[in-house]
Amino acid sequence: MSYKHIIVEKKNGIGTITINRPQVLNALNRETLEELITVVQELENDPTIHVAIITGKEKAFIAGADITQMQEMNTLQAKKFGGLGHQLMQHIENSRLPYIAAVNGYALGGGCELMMACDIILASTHAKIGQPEINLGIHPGFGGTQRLPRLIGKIKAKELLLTGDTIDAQEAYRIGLINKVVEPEKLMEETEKLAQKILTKSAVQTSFIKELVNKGINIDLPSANTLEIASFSASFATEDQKEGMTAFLEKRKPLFKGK
Ligand code: DAK
Repeated sequence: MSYKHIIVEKKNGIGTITINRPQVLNALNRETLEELITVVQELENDPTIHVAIITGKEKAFIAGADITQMQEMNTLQAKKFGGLGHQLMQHIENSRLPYIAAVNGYALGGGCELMMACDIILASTHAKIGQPEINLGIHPGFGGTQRLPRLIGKIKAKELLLTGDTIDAQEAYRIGLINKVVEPEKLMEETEKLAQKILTKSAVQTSFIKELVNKGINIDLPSANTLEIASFSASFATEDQKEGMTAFLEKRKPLFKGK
């Protein structure tokens, strides 16, 4: 499949998606959202891929939804556009693949929202993160009002949403919005190292864990614990469970097959 606004690389079990509209700081227009939805499905269905990385070309991760395109939208078009964004975030969250965001620069508006839909977030010291939609006379429309408070708590989330202020990577790390701050020249190396580490784990378990956390956080604790009991017991029907425990007892590293 060929894409116009994104670059896709598949290597050693890792699928890397690079948003490639640097002339507009990788702003998400309708076409880019559609391509992203397609590539997320493509990686999902590719049995050679076990981890995905999302990053941006040149100085931005994603500077938000495309303001030039949004400026002309009517209510119906805005609804469809918002639907596309939500579809993308849900595909990422519901994916069997762990998604790592490598935030190389601006992650604003829709960029921050896409980052938050990922499972692990590494950011360069150059990153600037925020939800500045209020400055445009709108509010976040790809899940920002919902995911941000779930991640950092409602007090800090409301501050960022109501002021439209952007924060740097260090502050994002301090408030628990990202996992790690990395020097810009080391960002991809560190991200790939993390992806490689996850690749050595059981792919069955990475998908189970992702599903449990993402579903469990939105439901009550007893129901969430019931989900955990179900997939915990299902784990004992996998080859990876046998391999993991046998390897421990034989004092060797496990070789998981994702089965
Ligand atoms: N959209 C379109 N073009 C953008 C853009 C964006 N979000 N961000 C930057 N650009 C373009 C600039 O217009 C400029 O184009 P030219 O002038 O060269 O033609 C080029 O990228 C370089 O940008 P700057 O010259 O501004 O670069 P600087 O380094 O000076 O400044 C900046 C970088 C990131 C601080 C600045 O570009 C900026 O403030 N950008 C806008 C950031 C922003 O407000 N992002 C949030 C967008 S709103 C919805 C669903 C979702 C959403 C809304 C509705 N519905 C359900 C309806 C989501 C909304 C958003 O994400």
